[in-house]
Amino acid sequence: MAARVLWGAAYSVYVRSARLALAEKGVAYDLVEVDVFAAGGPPAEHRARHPFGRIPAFEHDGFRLYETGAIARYVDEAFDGPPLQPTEPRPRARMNQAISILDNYAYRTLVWDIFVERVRAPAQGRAPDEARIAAALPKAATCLRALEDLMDGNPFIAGPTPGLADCHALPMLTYIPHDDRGRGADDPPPPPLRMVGSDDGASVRRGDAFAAGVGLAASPMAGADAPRKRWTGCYNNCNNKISE
Ligand SMILES: N[C@@H](CCC(=O)N[C@@H](CS)C(=O)NCC(=O)O)C(=O)O
Repeated sequence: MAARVLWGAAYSVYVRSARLALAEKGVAYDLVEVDVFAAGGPPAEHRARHPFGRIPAFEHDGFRLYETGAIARYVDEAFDGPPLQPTEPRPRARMNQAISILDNYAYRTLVWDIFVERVRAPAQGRAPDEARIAAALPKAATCLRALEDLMDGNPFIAGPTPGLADCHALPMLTYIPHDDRGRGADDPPPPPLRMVGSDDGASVRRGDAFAAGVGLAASPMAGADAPRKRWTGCYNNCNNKISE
């Protein structure tokens, strides 16, 4: 086993955030799958690593760590590779502010209230909780608008290069899988995009796939093209790293 191990599940938003940080740094590691949703709860050995039974957990040469923000910062600081945190106080504060927004406001809203209800519930044969989705959409818009504001014209959340805030954000914002290759410009979007789009989906057009996937193009707060383009670049740059 490698000297670095990440315990978690490949589908997990937070595991993907940690993996993005590892990938951006060029750090090799083993991903060891853990099923925290198993009947009976997380395996006992995982509870020994993570008393709250969440994923990911990380180990580097015997040093054990849990909480994605802590793992990502450690990875950035303990290994060679491009720095993923600004050194100046203000952009660094923006990075930390964005990560806090993502943890405290975006994760539950985007992933559990919207994605799970709109996409996972039907796949599991359950009717989506439409009231929960409807209540979440304005909160999602607030989250996305807040992140856009923090970017302040930068191509990435906290500056000109991808960093930990982007690693944290992307899995949440791109969690909804979709692929509109071959889709005509005027075809209705698939349900995940319709979910966050206009009632008839007409505003989502081909070419907006990445932007829509990160939740901006079709979000209730969608407006100018500029923010979408920023997110698109961000997505393309980082997301490929964990699909390799
Ligand atoms: N605060 C934790 C959150 C991690 C988290 O919630 N992970 C999810 C998977 S994306 C999980 O383990 N869920 C299991 C559960 O809710 O019981 C972190 O930053 O690592």
